[in-house]
Amino acid sequence: MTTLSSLREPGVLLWRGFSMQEFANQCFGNKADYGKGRQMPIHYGSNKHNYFTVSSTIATQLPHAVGAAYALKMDRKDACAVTYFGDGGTSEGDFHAALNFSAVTEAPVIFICRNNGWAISTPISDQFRSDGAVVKGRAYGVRSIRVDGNDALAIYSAVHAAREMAIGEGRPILIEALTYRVGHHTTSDDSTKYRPVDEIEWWRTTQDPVTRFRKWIESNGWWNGDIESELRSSVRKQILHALQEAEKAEKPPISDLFTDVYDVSPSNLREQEHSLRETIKKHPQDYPSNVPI
Ligand SMILES: Cc1ncc(C[n+]2csc(CCOP(=O)(O)OP(=O)(O)O)c2C)c(N)n1
Repeated sequence: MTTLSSLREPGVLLWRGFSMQEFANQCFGNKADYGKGRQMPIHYGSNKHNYFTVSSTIATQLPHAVGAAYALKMDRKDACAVTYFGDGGTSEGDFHAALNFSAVTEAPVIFICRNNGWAISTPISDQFRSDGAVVKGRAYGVRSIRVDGNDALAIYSAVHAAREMAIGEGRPILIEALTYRVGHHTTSDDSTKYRPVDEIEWWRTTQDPVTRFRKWIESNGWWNGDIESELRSSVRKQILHALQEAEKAEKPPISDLFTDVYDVSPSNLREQEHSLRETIKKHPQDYPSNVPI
């Protein structure tokens, strides 16, 4: 599946085999980063894994996903596109344009809306007065389903069926996964300023999807505390090793800042490159020494 995600889907990449080293290289923007150090950290992308570079500008990935899906259909590929976004994303014009285009062009695309109740400090009651996102899909003529987003097996089964339909019937599908953002929006957010601690605790202690899934695999004898501690310690080691390696690695060459957009570099870009090189020559102490000029 061609994937166009927002920032909350590194799990898709992990599942497809993107390595810890590849994650770390992107975060450090080193020479091995596929984005050549041009993106902010956590904006992963990988051709090899059919994963478009993450979009942090809300909902811009949705029309792109429809275009990618339509191209797959034109090329008669046995494949579809999938795109992810939050409840906040449904207020963007791009969401509406994408849904309408996908319905009219019968593009094989799966829209996965993570309705986690909050867009930073904006609750869904200030986001829309419709019954969530699922009804919007239906209004545009897109088959739509609502799933318990904290039930891993329900999600697996819904996405599996959606993929079969998208490819087999050549049409878009919308999945609204109902969930809750237990954590703060980012490390610079303190969500206790705008929502009750009791509410967060209720979701954390009674609805946590990882705890639910763990209980299920434990009850089947496939998991226990020992396996978990071993896994946690091995993954921790892998992450630390990957971060150390990524930090040591050379940065991309300066010339990479000015390539890949134009076939022939325009004069203003050439001037900027010249000016940057002159500045580095004048103030070498202010620039990292491991950046090839
Ligand atoms: C077009 C645009 N407007 C504003 C922002 C700033 N911003 C970043 S995340 C966010 C909230 C996103 O909420 P939601 O779409 O519900 O996704 P969630 O983070 O809850 O998964 C906002 C407003 C942005 N990245 N892009």
